[in-house]
Amino acid sequence: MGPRTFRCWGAAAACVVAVAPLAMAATYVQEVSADTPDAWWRLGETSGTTASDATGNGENGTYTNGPSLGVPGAVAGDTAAGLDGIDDYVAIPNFPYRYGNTGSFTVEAWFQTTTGGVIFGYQNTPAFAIPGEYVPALYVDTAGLLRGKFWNLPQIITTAAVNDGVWHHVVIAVSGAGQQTMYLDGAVVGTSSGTLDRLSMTYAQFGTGYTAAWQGGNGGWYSFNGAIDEAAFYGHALSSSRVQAHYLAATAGVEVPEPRVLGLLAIVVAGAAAAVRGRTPTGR
Ligand SMILES: [Ca+2]
Ligand SMILES: [Ca+2]
Repeated sequence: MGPRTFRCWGAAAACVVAVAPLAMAATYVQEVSADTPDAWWRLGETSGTTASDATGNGENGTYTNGPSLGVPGAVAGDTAAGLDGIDDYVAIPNFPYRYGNTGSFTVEAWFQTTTGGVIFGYQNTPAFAIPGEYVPALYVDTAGLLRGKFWNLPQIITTAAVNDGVWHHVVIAVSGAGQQTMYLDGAVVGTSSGTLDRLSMTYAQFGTGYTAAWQGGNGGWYSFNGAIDEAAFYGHALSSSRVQAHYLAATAGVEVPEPRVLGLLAIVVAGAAAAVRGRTPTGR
């Protein structure tokens, strides 16, 4: 965020509220937009069943079985979807099936939970049927560890639990050469290589996935209990520096502003106070 020029005609508090949150929220939007996602579900709706695709590509999702909309989100200025851990999910068009067995792609999401569940899953039936082919691609297992895998590359698992109730950023970037890298909060968790195979898995959703015979699952549909936010797919593998940029842009919005920004606000407050005393407007 560069220096900003604005005028302050009234009470100082109004100036502070108007400037800080808007500028920080825009930063995350700018970072994601710079990487041209194929679909981006901000999950910021407060009513209805449509999870709009923010890219303009028309890849809208569907809130299914009553997620709680409008809950606090991972990024300042936009809300998230709360999921009940029973049957709530967000159905999306057929990602990652469309990328085939040699395409590069990336899935991204933010999640918050004190228990666990599947963040993103895909399979050959709609959710809650009994699929013959299924992959809980991204889930917080019953021990609280984060697991990530696109079929059929070796699963990547965190060493520390992530079900601590705070927002986490997760990304899996897949290269067409059969390599996947999982990132947690902007840092690499691990990389694994193998052969990518989409099989016939044309259904996908955020918030639940089938886990029969998968380690750390519940043996069936393992629904996510918590909140999911800012889900996106990209038609290329995000680099580590871009993943980190996304993470940092979002977390900057919930931390104390930089000293430079505080200094600017202090000048505004002083100027506004002077204006009130002198009955004349002032600006910087
Ligand atoms: Ca959001
Ligand atoms: Ca429900």
